[in-house]
Amino acid sequence: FDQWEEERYTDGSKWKFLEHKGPVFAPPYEPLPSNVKFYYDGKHMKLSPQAEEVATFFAKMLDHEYTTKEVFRNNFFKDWKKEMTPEEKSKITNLSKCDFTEMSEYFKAQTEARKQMSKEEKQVSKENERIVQEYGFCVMDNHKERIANFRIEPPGLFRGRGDHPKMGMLKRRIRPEDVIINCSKDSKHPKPPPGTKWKEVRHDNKVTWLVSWTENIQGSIKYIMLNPSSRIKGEKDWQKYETARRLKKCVDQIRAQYRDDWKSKEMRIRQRAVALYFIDKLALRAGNEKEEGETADTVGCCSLRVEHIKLYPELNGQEFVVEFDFLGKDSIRYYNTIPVEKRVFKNLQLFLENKQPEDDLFDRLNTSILNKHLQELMDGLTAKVFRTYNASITLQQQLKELTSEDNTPAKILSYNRANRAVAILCNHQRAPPKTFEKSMQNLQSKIDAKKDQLADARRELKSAKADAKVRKDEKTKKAVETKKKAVQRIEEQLMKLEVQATDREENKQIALGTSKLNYLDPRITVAWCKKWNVTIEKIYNKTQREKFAWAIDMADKDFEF
Ligand SMILES: *[C@@H]1O[C@H](CO)[C@@H](O)[C@H](O)[C@H]1NC(C)=O
Ligand SMILES: *[C@@H]1O[C@H](CO)[C@@H](O)[C@H](O)[C@H]1NC(C)=O
Ligand SMILES: *[C@@H]1O[C@H](CO)[C@@H](O)[C@H](O)[C@H]1NC(C)=O
Ligand SMILES: *[C@@H]1O[C@H](CO)[C@@H](O)[C@H](O)[C@H]1NC(C)=O
Ligand SMILES: *[C@@H]1O[C@H](CO)[C@@H](O)[C@H](O)[C@H]1NC(C)=O
Ligand SMILES: CC(=O)N[C@H]1CO[C@H](CO)[C@@H](O)[C@@H]1O
Repeated sequence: FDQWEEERYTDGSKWKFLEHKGPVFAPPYEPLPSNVKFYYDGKHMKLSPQAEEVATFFAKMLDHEYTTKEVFRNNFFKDWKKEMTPEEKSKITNLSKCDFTEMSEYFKAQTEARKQMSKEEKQVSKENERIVQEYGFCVMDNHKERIANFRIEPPGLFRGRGDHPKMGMLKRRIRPEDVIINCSKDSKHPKPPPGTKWKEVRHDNKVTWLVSWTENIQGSIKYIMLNPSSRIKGEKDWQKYETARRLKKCVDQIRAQYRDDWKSKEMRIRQRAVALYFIDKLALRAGNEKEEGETADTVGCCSLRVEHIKLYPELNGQEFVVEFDFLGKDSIRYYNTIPVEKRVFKNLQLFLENKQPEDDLFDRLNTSILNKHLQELMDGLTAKVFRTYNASITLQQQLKELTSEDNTPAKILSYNRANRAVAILCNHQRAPPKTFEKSMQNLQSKIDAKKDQLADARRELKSAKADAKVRKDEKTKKAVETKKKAVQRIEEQLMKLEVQATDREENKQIALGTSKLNYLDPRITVAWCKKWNVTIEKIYNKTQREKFAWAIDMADKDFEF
């Protein structure tokens, strides 16, 4: 839930009543059995409970590539030492001499055992069910609503996405004393666990979260909120896409204005206009003020530095090319070369004059100035609205272009291709999953087997036909029909598998989920499904159908973004 931001009602609405049970905390640490040992420099060493707990976090990740990364190891070791007793600290001075293998084996065996014990598992899931019933719902005004994430994440080691400089740091255990509760005054307030206190209980009815706390790695605030299927979330989602649709109506005017501004006499206006062009054309983020500085060195449009771009008057037969190379949100690399308009190029040359690599590209601009300007252009306009607009309109256009009167697997392939076009636009890359090659091979052997099966079926059909020619009776005629149908069925199955393989191959390095969930107006998808007679279950899984329930109810086949 990293992406969840505090949500305030934008239209001045408030809730009147809010009652819930508070969060479910991570279970307390259970010390390891005494036969599971930790070794330092080849010798057994009994760790204090606190140091042992943190060691188990590392042990649990031992097979993961993370634990080989220097940054991860250094961050972990530094934080681990803070949990050690003075004696432990003086002994354990070199992480490479620590042997966690017994711990790691122990956890692996436990996982395995849990898989085997089906009976006990059933009991656990019953207990789980009880917790969901008790903590998983709240009452907001007159509605019982589901809560999205009522469990507080257990402590562990921070991973982060991409090559995050803080990976390996200790994500602390959250206690009741860290937690702020938001509920209505006249409700039954949630009770903290025995012997503890909440940090605070608030009654702020202009926000939509129920519980919040500050995590220790990035200092960001985390929230427990309602499930995406709730009424209020659906309304928010709808509003977001309606704002993007409003942008569609005035985007031409905004573009005309910034193009005009490229010629302004004032440097700050030129810079603002070029930045806006990037946001519009490349779907760049504006650049989060909070994130900059002390944490990961990630940038957005406004915080781009000279070292992040290169200008080529000519590159590979194209004129006025800009090369971008920087770390964006979550330390994901953004790399792109694009031709820009001559005037933008000339302006960029001007902005770069007499600057050092670490200087700001837009020295007369910051995120708050840009955001303020966006507000003036259109009520509710932010850089994100450009992304939502461009992603949604691109999906709609691509679907129109790619879909044809074809079989269902081919239609779904077209949908996924349209979705991929958007994901590429939004820079939603991923590393190919570890299991990729293996699952591709599996699929390929299925295809090979299917091909053999088809060859057999065709041979049988041929001989049945020959037979029928000779004997000319009803029975052999019928046999030919049956064999024909078998061939057709296998052909269809083969085609389905081949489409699946194409889809998976094309999807190797692209994550579709983020754009599907956050940037694509679901009404476009619902309309497409209705128009092309594809059931919605083929495109949205259960979670997605819940989140987009409002759109599934609302859109008809003629919906236009
Ligand atoms: C830490 O231990 C490893 C493995 O025994 C050794 O190769 C390395 O030189 C040690 N590092 C330091 C700083 O002592
Ligand atoms: C969306 O972004 C792409 C990539 O920059 C751009 O070429 C296209 O013109 C944009 N489309 C719209 C409708 O804004
Ligand atoms: C942005 O720039 C304006 C004007 O130069 C300044 O007043 C403001 O404090 C700056 N904001 C940030 C967050 O740096
Ligand atoms: C639905 O798909 C998303 C990714 O697109 C995934 O994160 C989620 O776990 C899936 N949910 C179910 C119930 O399969
Ligand atoms: C839509 O699909 C269903 C089941 O796949 C089929 O029975 C129905 O005839 C189709 N309708 C149209 C209009 O193609
Ligand atoms: C994150 C946060 O503090 N949100 C709100 C909770 O309620 C208080 C008032 O009671 C607001 O001031 C906060 O902004």
